[in-house]
Amino acid sequence: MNKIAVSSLCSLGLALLLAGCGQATDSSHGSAGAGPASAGAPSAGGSSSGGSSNGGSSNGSAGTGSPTSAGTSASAGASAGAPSGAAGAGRGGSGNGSAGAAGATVGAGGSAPGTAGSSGADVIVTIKNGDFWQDTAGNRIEAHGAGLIKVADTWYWIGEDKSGNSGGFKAVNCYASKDLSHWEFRRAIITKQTSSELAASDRIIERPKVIYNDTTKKFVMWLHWEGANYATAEAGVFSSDTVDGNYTQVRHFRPNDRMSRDDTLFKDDDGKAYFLSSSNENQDSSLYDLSDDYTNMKSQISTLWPGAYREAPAIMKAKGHYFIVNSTATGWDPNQQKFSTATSMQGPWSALANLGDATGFDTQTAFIIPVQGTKTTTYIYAGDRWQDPDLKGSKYIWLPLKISGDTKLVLDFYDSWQLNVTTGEWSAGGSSNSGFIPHAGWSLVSTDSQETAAEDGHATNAFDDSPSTFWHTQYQDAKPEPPHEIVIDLGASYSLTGMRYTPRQDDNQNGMVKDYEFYVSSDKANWGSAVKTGSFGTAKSPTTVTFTAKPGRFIRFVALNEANGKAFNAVAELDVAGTPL
Ligand SMILES: [Ca+2]
Repeated sequence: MNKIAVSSLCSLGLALLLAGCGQATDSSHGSAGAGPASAGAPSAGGSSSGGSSNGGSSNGSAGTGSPTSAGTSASAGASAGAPSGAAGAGRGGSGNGSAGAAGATVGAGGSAPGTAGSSGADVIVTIKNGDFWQDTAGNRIEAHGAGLIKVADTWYWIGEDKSGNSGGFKAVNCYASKDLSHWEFRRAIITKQTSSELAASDRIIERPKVIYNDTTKKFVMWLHWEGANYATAEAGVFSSDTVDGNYTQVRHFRPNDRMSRDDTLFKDDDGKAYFLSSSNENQDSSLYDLSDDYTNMKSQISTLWPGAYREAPAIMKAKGHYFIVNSTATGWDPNQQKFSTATSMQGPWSALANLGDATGFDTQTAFIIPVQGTKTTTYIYAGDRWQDPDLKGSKYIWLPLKISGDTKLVLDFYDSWQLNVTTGEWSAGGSSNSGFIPHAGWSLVSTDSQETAAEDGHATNAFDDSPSTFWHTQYQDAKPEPPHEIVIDLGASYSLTGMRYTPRQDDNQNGMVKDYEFYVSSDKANWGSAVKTGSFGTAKSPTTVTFTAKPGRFIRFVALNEANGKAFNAVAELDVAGTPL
């Protein structure tokens, strides 16, 4: 983001709190004073490497602490209790094993049940989007245009202080957390006192990102260094011996003599580091590799998407693929976020493809946080909802970034969702899924048809928690005629009482289901009569229907025809309601 603030963009008055439990970590917050930054090698920003500092060690140290630290627990509970409890109840314990059990802890509402640490239960936090997030002292978190880095078992969130309600430089702040939920303010790590140049009245500092250099043992920060009217357009470089220490200014300059505005840093698994920034009056994106000590540019690797006006970049790596997420340049107003992928930082990078809705759910990309757990890695899209309605009212919106196949990113909005910090798993929750059985244990038994060539119409898209993806029956090759059906194993038996159909959410009506039948079975052989039959319209909103309770573990959804008489069908999401047996 740059240019001058223009209009207020946010229409939603969503209440958002960073709720959660994770009480195991509270105790260590309470006693942790100055930075434990020297311990262990930090995980690379944006990369999923460095997993050695994850999981077990984090649990172990957290578990030894007494969960009675009044200060942090109290403040966290005060801000997070109610919504956290609601979310916990919404999830229920159904089918998620340890996650379900810990859900009860979430449901208790951040009031320090005190068992999470000593029992070794998973740490599960609820991320609630839409309102201000507070630190453990009860103050509003001021860390916009964020960069995050994990050091040993602690995440550090570094970002711009916008409490002055101005785009001008006030400070770069640093917060620390062991669960990505309870954030302790450490200090302003760059201030107007850091250098005389920073004290200039027209100084603007944006998008600070930090990586760790394993050789020099220094934390190196790159940021967007500006002056009046954004005409300076430089990169600034700082370094520090500790992640939350006082950074010293190394240089500010134009890499390769090019303008440099919105930026990001990325440290790869092999220790090589990269800087990406908007250049040429934001028209181009310039990618550089860094010197061995990370404090200077080594060379410019490429100029990406010339003339496309991309800014707000973030980089991640997953399954051997690199991804860049960015926005276009519309000042503080939100716009369509896009992504590109490559198998090497050298490229070639794919054409930009849309991510999320047309306004990035009223956000602009700031960073992607890899949360590597014992089972998987969740990548969190960390966005800024700027000017909501003014600059000091800007919010943080964190959403799980889904990877479809190896090369496609999918972003959906959730008012609230759960992150299992221990396992790295996430799940949708909160109001949108309240009362419905989690998809986590579901698997596909069969379908009569799925399109996998012309587009990703896999049947499993009907229960992947993403309204953006859908099961679409085949329309190339065999093109089977309706009826079409999908049979799903819920993974456990329930007394089922309701079903929800979510049609495809894009602007295409092809495949909308008209008449349907819905069956429940305990053995996927004997289905009996349909528990529900009916007809859907062409509205994009989900439809929920109820029926007389029937026990079963398998469900069968049959689309008898299509709203416009076509031969194929599409379903974005199927949900069922019921109680475990
Ligand atoms: Ca879906």
